[in-house]
Amino acid sequence: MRIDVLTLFPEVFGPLVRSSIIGRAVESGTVEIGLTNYRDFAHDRHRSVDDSPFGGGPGMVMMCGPVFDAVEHVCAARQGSPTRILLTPQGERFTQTVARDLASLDWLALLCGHYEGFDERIRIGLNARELSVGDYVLSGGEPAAMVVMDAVVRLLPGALGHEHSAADDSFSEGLLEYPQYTRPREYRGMAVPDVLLSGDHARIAAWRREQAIRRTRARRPDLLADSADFE
Ligand code: JEW
Repeated sequence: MRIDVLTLFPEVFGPLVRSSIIGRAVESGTVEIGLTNYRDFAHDRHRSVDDSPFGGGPGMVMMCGPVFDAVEHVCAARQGSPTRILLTPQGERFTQTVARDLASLDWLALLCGHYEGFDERIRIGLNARELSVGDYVLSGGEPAAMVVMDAVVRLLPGALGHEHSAADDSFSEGLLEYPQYTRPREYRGMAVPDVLLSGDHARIAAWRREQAIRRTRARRPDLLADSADFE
């Protein structure tokens, strides 16, 4: 997969792209990441990328010109057209289902905004899918793009290494994770549950499933709502 990120702050993606799962996926050629700065496509000598809103009101709006030109540059460089994704608070909610859907594509362009958002003609003209990572207002799309990138890249075949499968994670089955423990067997008076030390794999699996269901019911009953399997 290739992911192009369009942003006014490409430098904030450097550490992420070099770290952990995403870094490994880049190293192994599982994903290729391109960073493009809208500022490089500004039209005036002040390198403007934003302007005040027609109709008045506070703040500034991302202009069409630099955004369209940056997207066209990304397309022209590879003679193709990525799936365009606009990160906004008005978008469709980004979930594990959407992450799986995006992981099946071979080229994504993640567009990060700033100021009070994008000129409406950007969302229309680019035929972009609009995604929101949650119901809170960020000051720009970069943290949202990082969330999408991380969730999608770890689903790509080869990204996690064979010791671990994304299929085992929370949400893949509609349940939260069961409690995990590692050494020591007792820490500050808190013991690891006996069942996990029993060596009885069937009992351990049953306990984990029971814990996952109980925890989901207590913390996220909304996740159980669509699924009758956990009654
Ligand atoms: C998010 C991109 C760009 C995504 C999620 N839009 C907007 C807006 C902003 C401030 C005031 C008014 C409107 C900030 N902002 C963004 C916010 C994505 C941009 C500008 C974003 N939350 N926030 N899920």
